[in-house]
Amino acid sequence: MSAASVLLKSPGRVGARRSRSRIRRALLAVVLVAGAGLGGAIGASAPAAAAAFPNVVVPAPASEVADGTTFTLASSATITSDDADVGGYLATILRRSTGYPLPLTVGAGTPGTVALSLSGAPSSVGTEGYELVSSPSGVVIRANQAAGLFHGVQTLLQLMPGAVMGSTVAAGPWTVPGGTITDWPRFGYRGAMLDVARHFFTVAQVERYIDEMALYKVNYLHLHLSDDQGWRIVVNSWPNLATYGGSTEVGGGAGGFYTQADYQAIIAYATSRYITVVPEIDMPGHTNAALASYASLNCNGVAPALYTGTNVGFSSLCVPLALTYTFVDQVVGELAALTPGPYIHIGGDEASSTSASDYATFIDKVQPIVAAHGKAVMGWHNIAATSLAPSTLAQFWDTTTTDSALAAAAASGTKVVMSPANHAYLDMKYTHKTKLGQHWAGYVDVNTAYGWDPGDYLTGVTGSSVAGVEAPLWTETIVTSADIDQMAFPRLPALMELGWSPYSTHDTTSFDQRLGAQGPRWHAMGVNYYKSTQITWPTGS
Ligand code: TNX
Repeated sequence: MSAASVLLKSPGRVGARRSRSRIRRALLAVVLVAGAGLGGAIGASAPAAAAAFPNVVVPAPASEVADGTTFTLASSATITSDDADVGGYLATILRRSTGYPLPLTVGAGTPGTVALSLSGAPSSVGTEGYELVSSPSGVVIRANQAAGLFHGVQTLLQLMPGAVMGSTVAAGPWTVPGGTITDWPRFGYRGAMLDVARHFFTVAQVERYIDEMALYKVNYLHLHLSDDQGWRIVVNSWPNLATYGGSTEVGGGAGGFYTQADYQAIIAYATSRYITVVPEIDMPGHTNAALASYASLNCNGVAPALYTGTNVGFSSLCVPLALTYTFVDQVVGELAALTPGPYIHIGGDEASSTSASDYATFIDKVQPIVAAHGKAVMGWHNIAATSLAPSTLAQFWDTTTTDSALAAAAASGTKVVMSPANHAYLDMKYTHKTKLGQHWAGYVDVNTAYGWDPGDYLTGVTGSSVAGVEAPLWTETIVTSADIDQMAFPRLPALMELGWSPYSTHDTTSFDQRLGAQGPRWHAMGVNYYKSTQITWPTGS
């Protein structure tokens, strides 16, 4: 074993690598010293200098050990997989861009050139992690579950030239650097939220976003299904919610809604990318679309007009009214029956038209309704002002670093998903020049999105109190898939690196370089990403 590979191995193993650039400098020093000692003969041992993985994978893997070799995918290559879906996913992407036949065999047999195996992975990689071994003869990815194979496939694709992500045949060579990556997530919740209420997005648009987020190991898709400006899912027991409440959107457009079959199609698509859907019905505020659809839900019995502006905080369900809880029970009941995931998000934010005591009464009554339908509650962190059931997950969205009610809830066991608006909100403008988005929480360029530690951010909400990270995309100003792309990329990958990678890898210089390496991939895919000036985008981006 060369000095260089020893040098790389130990920091990689313990996940204590601070900066690949630092390692590269050290490596260069070793090579130079060794070269000097050998009277300059180092030129012959080129593999030593090559023995570092290129700094291209986002999120940064927990551990990487390069060996200086290279695998090149040939037209005669084969794929085997213990999981038909993950094997099919990989084969589809590789066939499209390489033009090679790449026959796929599922199940037992001789491993193919690229082998996805559900046996032999280290138990330490858990349910979502994987081990990837690349050598001149092929690539083996091992995981304990299919989700791990899928994440390993994302890493493999990122180790290949960016053109591999294109939809037409491109020229190779289709190389993969040699070595071993052992990788698993820091947090169990790594989410992206899409607000389909302010502007409606079709099933195809949501699926496109799912495909994009899956590249960065997102495992939860939070769908904000209702707000003042629109109700986006059919509830059979309250049909006007969709047909009337869904008939408009911000700016007065036609809006839209998902049939229950549409919603199930989104769930099935997300599931095929190992992503769990969390549906949100925002209550008791943000409910104008529901109140407009049914006069009987209003305290005064009068339905307000539909709303297409962008104000918040003016609507509230009628807390003293018995019918309110029939409504919540039936809506949550239908949604829970359609949703395989563990959570129903009940919103709870910005309820400024609900008195504090009504708010507490409402959350107290709604938590057991959700539980009765077999789901755990997720809610914006404002719900921590009330008493929470042990399984309730709170989502922090403020711009402060202290929140005493949330800290107290965390002390009694509430887990928190971190979405601080001034770092994690994908609808914030990057700079004052950004056309789309808002800036009430400040400007959020890439390094601001990346520059915090979810596990040590909020006073009293650290370590095991943190369930993970979510990147919400509110859509008051977002209308098209190109708009979604522009706001989510490159910030969503930054936030997912915070959710996946050990914090010991946190290094802005290294991150910016790895993020830049995504440019050619997004170019090949037609992702309309924002070319932040904080990043050096390589040729082909
Ligand atoms: C705040 S933060 C909201 C949303 C808006 C968003 C716009 C939170 C939970 N609610 O209703 O769409 O700001 O940035």
